Amino acid sequence: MQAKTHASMQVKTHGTADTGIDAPRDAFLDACDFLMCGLIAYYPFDPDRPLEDRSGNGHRLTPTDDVSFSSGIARFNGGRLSGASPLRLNQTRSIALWVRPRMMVGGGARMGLVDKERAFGLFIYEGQAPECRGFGIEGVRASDAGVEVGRWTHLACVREDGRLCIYVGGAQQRCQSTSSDPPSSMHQLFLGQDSPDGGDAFFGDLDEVRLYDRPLSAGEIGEMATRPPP
Ligand SMILES: [Ca+2]
Repeated sequence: MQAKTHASMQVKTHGTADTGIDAPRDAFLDACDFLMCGLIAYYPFDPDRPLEDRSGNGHRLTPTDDVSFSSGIARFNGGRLSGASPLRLNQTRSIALWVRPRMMVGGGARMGLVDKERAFGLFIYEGQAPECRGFGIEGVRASDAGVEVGRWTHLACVREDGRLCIYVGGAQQRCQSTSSDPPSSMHQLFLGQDSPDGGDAFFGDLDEVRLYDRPLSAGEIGEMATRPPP
């Protein structure tokens, strides 16, 4: 009788311990390809199915006339790609993509690369400075011009516990701390414009747009940045 009581107490204690939760999560990350782990939406713009979400989660895109596809990349000329299924995307904690602008904007304007009103976003501001926005924080902008006309650059935003960080060319550029939780948004995901009303149009190319429900590590982003579009 004594031994049985002791055993059940042990099980209960073990099951609620914090350390019992962390170990399987780490093992899971080690066991799967980091490019796929926690992937919510993935847009490689494959020539045969350029609007498809290749993460398997069905977040298919709808284009406007001013977006075309060529050789596996999406070419924006003032239009946008919009996502039809917004809810799960609110869990996004990392954005990663390749961008090749065709022009830059001035006069305090900006270009929207990825945006889901307030939940998360990635823009290029005047001065060629990329900025991660949303995620429970106003934004964190790269400290100097990180993007050039006509050249592919890898960009990433990572929302970790207590901070939002921006990566340019695979390297962490700047972080800003926040105490707010990332908000949810009912608005659609837009690629190439500001969500939800449009505007802030992007002129250029995007490829390998990835949204994750976990913070990517610096090592993972560095690795992604070694694989530019062909
Ligand atoms: Ca591609």
